[in-house]
Amino acid sequence: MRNEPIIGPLTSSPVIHRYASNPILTAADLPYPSTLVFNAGVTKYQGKYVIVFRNDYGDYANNHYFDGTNLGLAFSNDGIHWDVQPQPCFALSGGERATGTITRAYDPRLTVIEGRCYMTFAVDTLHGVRGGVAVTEDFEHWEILSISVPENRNMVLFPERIGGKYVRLERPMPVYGRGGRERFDIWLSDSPDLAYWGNSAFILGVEDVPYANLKIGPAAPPVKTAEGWLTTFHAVDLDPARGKNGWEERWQKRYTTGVMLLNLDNPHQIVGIYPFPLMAPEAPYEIGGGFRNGVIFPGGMILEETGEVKFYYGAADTVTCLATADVEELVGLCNGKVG
Ligand code: BMA
Repeated sequence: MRNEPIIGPLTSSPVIHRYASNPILTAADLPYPSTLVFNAGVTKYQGKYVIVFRNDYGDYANNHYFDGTNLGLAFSNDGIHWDVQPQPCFALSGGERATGTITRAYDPRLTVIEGRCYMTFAVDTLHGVRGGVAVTEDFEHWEILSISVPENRNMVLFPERIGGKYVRLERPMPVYGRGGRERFDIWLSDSPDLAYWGNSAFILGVEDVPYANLKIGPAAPPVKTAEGWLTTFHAVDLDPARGKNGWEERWQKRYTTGVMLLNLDNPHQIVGIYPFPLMAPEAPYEIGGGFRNGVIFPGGMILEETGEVKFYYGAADTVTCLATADVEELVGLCNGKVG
C-alpha cells in the first residue's frame, strides 16, 4: 500500500440496531455439510422472506482449505426465524484450465423485479472472477441470463426498470489500471434484457470514502424511498499492522458498510452520502471467533411498510446476522440531517 493513510478505530452509526439474538443463521442450522454461512441475499417473494446464503464447507481446521462452496436456501415468515431447506439450491463447479471454466458461485443477492426473482452472484473461474445474473421461479431451477467477462463482481440489481432499462451497480476489479493494487470503485451499467450490459458509468470511487483506503463495492440491492434509491456499499481498509485475526495466519483488512442515496430517475447521480460508516465491526461475532474477523458484508436490505429497514449481513465471513434502522434516519444520514 502506498500513500494511503491508515484508518483508525471506527464505530457504527447510532441509527443501527443489531438484533439481540444474532447470529440468525449459522452452520449449525444446516442439514448438510457446512462450515461458514454468510454473505446472503434476502428478499420478499410471494408473501415470504427468502434467503439464499453462501455456504463454504470442509474441514478448514485440519486441511487449511474449504472443500467447496454452494448456496443454501431458507424461507421465513418474519425475516428472523428460518426454515432451512434440505439441500443447497445452487452450485457451479468444474474448473478446466484450458477453457477458463467456473469453479464456484458465491455472494448471492436477490432482487424481485416485476414479480420475478433474480439472483446476482460472483463466479470464480480459473481465468478470473466474473459476475452472474440468474432468474428462478421455484428456487430449484435457475436460468443463467449472463456472466460477465473478468474482472467484475458484487453486482446488485435495482428492483425496477429505470427509463425502460434494467440497472445494476457493480464493482470491476481493474488491477492493471489502478497500479497493481485493489483500488476498486462502484460502477453502474444498464441492460435491455438482463443479458447484455452496457452504458457503464463510474459512480463512486474509493477516494471518495474517508473510511476506506483499499476498495469499495456495492452491498445489498437498493430500496426505493421518496428521496432516492437508498443503497449500501462495503468499504475496505487495510492496516499492515494487523496480524492474525481469524483462522488464517494474516488478515489485515476490515470491511465496514457505507450508505448513500441515488437519484430516482438518474441513479448515476449521488443525492447524498453519509461520510462515516453506517456499520463498523464491533459486536463479538463481528470482531472475534470467525474465519476473517472484522468483516461486515451486507447482501440483503428490506424496507418494511412500517419504515423499518432490515439489513442482512455476513459477520466475520462466518455467520449471518441482522440489524435494523429507521428509513427516515437512514435518508437523514445521507442528506446530512441526522447523525
Ligand atoms: C471479499 C469477498 C467476500 C468476503 C470478503 C471478506 O473479497 O470474497 O466474499 O466476505 O472478501 O473476506
